[in-house]
Amino acid sequence: ERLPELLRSMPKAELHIHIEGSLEPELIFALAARNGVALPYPDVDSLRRAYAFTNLQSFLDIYYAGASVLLREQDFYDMAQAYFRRAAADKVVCAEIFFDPQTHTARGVAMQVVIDGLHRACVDAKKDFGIDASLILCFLRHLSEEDAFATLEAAKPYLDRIIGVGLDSSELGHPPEKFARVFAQCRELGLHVVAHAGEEGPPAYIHAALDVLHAERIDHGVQAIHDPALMDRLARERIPLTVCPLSNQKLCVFPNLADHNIGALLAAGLAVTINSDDPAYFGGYMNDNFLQTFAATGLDSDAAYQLSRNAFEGSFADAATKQRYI
Ligand code: ES4
Ligand code: ZN
Repeated sequence: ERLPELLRSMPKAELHIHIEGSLEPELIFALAARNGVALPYPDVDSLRRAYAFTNLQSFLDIYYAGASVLLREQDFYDMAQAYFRRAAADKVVCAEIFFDPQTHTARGVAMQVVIDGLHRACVDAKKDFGIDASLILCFLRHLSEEDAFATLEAAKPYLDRIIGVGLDSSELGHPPEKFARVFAQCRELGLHVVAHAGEEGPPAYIHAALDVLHAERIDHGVQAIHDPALMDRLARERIPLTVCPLSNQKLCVFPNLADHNIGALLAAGLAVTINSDDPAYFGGYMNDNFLQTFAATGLDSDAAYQLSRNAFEGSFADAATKQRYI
């Protein structure tokens, strides 16, 4: 009884949330109606029934289809505001939000429309919900280096509203090396750098994210468990891993939540955090991730404090903001 209450009430930093993955089916249908976009599903229930995933790609196909309803600045604002309202209920006080501009620019939506809507929601999140929110632009790794460079060019007028860049989408077959030059330029521009690595991909992709992209955090990273030397390095350098337990379960990275290796990662001294990834698709926001993971794996209150502290320490918030919660 006391552990669930601690998990629910503890202040949290969320470091791994794709804002397009917070689009609930109800909002997808409302935006489709508002914008005159046709969906390949007749109603909310049939869309929700399609959320039965077998791996990352089976999810991404539906996730990109859901994002097709986003056209106007207000759509991006409404999506992010709905996330912030939900996050605030779970005691999230700091959120670093991934967004996938290429999903939108490929449909003719201007970079300015995407960033204006998301940034306005971030500003209002502080006022309305007391959340310190910032934006991380993710490059889609299944697309080309050239496409990533064009995306960076399109974002250059707005870099004062972005704290960093990330790398997401289909991992296998798209190693970090593909984006070495894009990320080098991002670092020269003063942006923070993170990357998805070791979600489905091998430990070599985590090594490359660190050595080639100079990632400051690893998103997921759970496959590090298969490489003892990498485990030692991640522990020694206190590289944050933004782990997403319900995501890993729904995408069959682990057969059951009880099989998740988060306890082993923590026991090895890694800077593990818990995050929601794509909460509208994976069956839960932050508190669902904490409560279900603790119930399934038997983590204790020491782990709860450690996970919360790891997230604030690993965040890109300014020192004063972080210090309030550590
Ligand atoms: C994602 Cl779970 C996951 N992995 C990789 N890329 C993504 N984009 C949105 N969710
Ligand atoms: Zn992710």
